[in-house]
Amino acid sequence: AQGIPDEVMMNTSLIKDLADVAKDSALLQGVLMRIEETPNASELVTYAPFTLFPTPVPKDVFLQALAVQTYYNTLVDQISRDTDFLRDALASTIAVDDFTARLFRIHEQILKEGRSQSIVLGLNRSDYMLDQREDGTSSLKQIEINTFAASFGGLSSRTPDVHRHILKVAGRLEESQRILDNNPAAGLAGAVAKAWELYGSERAVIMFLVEESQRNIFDQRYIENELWKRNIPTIRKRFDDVCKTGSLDQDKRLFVDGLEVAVVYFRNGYMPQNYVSEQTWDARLLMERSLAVKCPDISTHLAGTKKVQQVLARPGVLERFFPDQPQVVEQIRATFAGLYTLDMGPEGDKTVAMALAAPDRFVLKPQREGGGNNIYGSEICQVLEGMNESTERMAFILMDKIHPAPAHNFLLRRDAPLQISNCLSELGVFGAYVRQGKDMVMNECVGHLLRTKSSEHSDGGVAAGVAVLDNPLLV
Ligand code: GSH
Repeated sequence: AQGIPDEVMMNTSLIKDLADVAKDSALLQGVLMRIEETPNASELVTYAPFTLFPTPVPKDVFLQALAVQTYYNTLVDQISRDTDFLRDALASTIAVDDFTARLFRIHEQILKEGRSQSIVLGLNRSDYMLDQREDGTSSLKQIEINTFAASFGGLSSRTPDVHRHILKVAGRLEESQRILDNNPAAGLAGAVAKAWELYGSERAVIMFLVEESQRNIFDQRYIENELWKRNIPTIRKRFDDVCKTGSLDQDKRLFVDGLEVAVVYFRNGYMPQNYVSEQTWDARLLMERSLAVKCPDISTHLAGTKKVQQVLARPGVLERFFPDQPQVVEQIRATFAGLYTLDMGPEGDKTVAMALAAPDRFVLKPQREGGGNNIYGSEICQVLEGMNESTERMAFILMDKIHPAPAHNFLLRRDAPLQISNCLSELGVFGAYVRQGKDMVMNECVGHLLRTKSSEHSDGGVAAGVAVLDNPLLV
């Protein structure tokens, strides 16, 4: 009800004018992306895809998501320090999933050598959908938490002004004043800056470890710029640069291209395809072994796996991390959807039977990031039956499918026709923390990200070309 009324959505000539205004506004505000044809040049760029209108989000659920974020930060950090927990939680997964196994081997090697750096920098984004209850209210359910390359904190710092402007031009001044400020770029950079300070060398740089193809460079540039504003130098390097010029000195200080690196901020390295050769893995290991602060370090990377997400939902597990804080446990647990093991044994067998009986109620998730990897509907049956009781199934977890209320909107994307779509949204909350030894020196919730996609797509984010940037309109 309290969103943008249908008479506005149905006014074709108004929508057409607004879409033109919107695209120019996005360009003026710097909501940008490089184009597919030239992902490594800024000669021709386009607007990052976004919605014409903000999407209504209930205020209580929004505030609930913000309120639980610092606890999620603590949880991720605690998991990353709990060697026994990670080993037990991931034992079945690493027996069959090569990528996770490879990461786990690095983790074990670092533990054996001893961690060379006691400063930990965590930048994550906890993603939720609002599950529709029978009574019309909605409940906040976590989809996943991204501890690696959690993106769009930069661009989402610029989208509020775009939606405000569109709404004003549409004659919706009241709604325009309800668009929230948002500045994850500053908050994320604040934590990176803190880690840099603690590292304690003026000359040392922040290294953004970036992908081969850099369409999303502007999102990263916002964070770089926040760091430069603080006179903290940043560089952008690929795995290949680290392979060719990376080295450790006798104190394990990391040097790349002759520069000492205080912080490695990984924006690449979360997919198997990112590791094109053994040298790439060697480069990852070199960085992990170094004195540089890693964002994330290898154990925090593993803490973000789907398997860990599933194990956390087992009875008593959250209590392990918050032994004296039942109210924190309750707040976190309230955001969990049903999560089910596919390990071998009677419990896993029960999960398979349950999924086969009603595949539309579930999502089958492998240990992968970057979007587009999840399995839905009848394909769940094909995959589970295809694995035919083999241990391969341990590479996956099963999760309840969340059913958010659809809303109408227009998805603005380069060269896409302007048409009304039935849309579903996902709310992300950014967390940032810095720990030195035993002391949490910073633990903050630093902003949000609303992404919206057509309900035809079951899976996939902005980077994958499915979702678009949006803003919540609190109702
Ligand atoms: N490498 C790109 C970047 O660093 O900007 C994309 C990274 C990426 O896809 N990150 C995932 C994400 O946050 C988490 S692993 N995706 C959000 C989305 O694409 O909507």
